Amino acid sequence: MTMMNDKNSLWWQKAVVYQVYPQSFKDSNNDGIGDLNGIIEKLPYLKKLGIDVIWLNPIYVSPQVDNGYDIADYYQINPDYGTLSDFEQLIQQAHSLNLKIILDLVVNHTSDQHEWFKASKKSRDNKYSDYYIWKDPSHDGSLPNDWGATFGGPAWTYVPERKQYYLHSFAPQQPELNWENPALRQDIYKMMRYWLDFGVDGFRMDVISLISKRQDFPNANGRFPYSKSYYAGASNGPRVHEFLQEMNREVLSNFDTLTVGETPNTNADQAILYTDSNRHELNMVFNFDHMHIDYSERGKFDVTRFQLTDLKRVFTQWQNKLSDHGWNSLYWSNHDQPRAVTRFGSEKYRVESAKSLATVLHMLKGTPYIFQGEEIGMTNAKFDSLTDYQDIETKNIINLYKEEGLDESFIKRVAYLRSRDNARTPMPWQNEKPYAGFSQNKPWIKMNPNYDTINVAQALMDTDSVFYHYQRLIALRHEYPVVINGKYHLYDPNDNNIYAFSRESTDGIKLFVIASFSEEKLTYQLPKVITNDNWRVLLNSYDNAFIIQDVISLEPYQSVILINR
Ligand code: TEU
Ligand code: CA
Repeated sequence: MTMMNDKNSLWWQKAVVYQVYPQSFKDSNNDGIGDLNGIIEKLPYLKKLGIDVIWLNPIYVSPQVDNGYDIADYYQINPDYGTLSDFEQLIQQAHSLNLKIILDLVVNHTSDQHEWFKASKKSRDNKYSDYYIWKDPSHDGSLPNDWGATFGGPAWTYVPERKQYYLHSFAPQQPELNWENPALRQDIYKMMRYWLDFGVDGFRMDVISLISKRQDFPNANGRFPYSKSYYAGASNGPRVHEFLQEMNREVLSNFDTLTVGETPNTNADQAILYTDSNRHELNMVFNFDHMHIDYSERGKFDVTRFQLTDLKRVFTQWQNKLSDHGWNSLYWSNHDQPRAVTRFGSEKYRVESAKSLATVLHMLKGTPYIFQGEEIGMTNAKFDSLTDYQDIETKNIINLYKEEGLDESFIKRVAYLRSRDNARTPMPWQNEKPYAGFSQNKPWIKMNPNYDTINVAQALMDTDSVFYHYQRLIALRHEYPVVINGKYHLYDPNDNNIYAFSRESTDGIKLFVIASFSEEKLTYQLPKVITNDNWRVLLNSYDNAFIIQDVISLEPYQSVILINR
């Protein structure tokens, strides 16, 4: 399927991105860790799916405290993943298949093993002293302020050599870079140019909304939930747009790139400031509003279930606010989130709900992201023991809840529902014991035990599988300009079982999308605009006859796309 003939949209607006978590995708040399040659092996699979761009989570040298988000050398490939020439091969092979590659740009912080930090912590007067954020203790000797780190504990760690604290919004091994320092910014831009000259097609920018901090570092005073440093003064700071416009002017404007910023704690109005093309910053951002609709007062680590009306409210707000300025990214999950089927769908109706989640997301306005395994309907992983979890965030919360004396079964349920490791289990390529074709040796993290029924080989053999539903949706996006630029309209906002919306392009082409989020059979009164016109079924997630009439019936988690041509 060639890119459609829609001239007035940009390539990254018509593209579908597939996220590869390298250490869990395919292990080519059987050391239990996924690698670049494993990705090369599976490029034909990704091409068959129909995607256009591959986003790789960090592949650089890293002590792996936070699975590569603690970078010790921006210019060297983690030897567990391969060599620079392997990466060159990957880019060449991807480009020969008309697939683009974007890298993860992690420039809010480095690893504490980075040369810059090793020098910075030594003294206050060397070239790198001010590459990080150092503060004297408060007058009473306590921490510089009350900011908390995402992975628990305070956001400050004391270094005796400097008699100062340094800031870290995540782990203490992830010291925050000081973007106020122009020399640091130039070193970042130099590194970005290196990878773009190497042939990379853009970047996903890790927590880019945090790079500018309020320089008064105000106390949070417990006014904010979860990780305080995000909220108190470390996100959407006073110079964030100045820095991104400088990055665009000095680097990005010289290349044809896809750039997506990960912007925690950023609302739709702020997202327009990052993505309005007239501001020359980024193409799009990942927002988190739909990732917080099942949070409780404990934050992420609880057992609360989302409400569809909340999801529709959030999606509709972002669709409407960014309909004419800026651009949405669209995602259900990634390496930080649990599996979409378990979180937003139904494990009882796994295939049906996976298809309907895909239908809804891929028919919205924006660039869709598919997280590895989502296209075969992977679920959360039922680990036997809490010790099976590897993720620093999950391990810290397990320890915290144990200290709080919470019941082990509650903690296990929370970990099953919310751990980032749900997304990080190795990709199951076939029903082959013991590692499903991911590797011939024990992987770095446990397999999802249901790989015997949920694996790529099974999906490719079954024309009714989730995989082929994704393939059809991607083909529709490439063929129908209304999917790219049609105006969104929500129907029945208060219906907590059905998501119904339309897209309409200026040339009168209209789509109507309806998806059940219920395990029960439902009926639905179609809007008059549908029944008064000659619509036809473009895609039905069930292999049944869908009659377009006043009152339609929907099977559990059935989704249907209608078109008025
Ligand atoms: O994630 C930032 C972020 O928002 C996550 O900490 C998220 O809020 C949390 O995982 C939800 O529980 C980025 C990366 O995607 C993540 O993998 C890194 O751990 C983090 O930044 C630090 O680099
Ligand atoms: Ca390997």
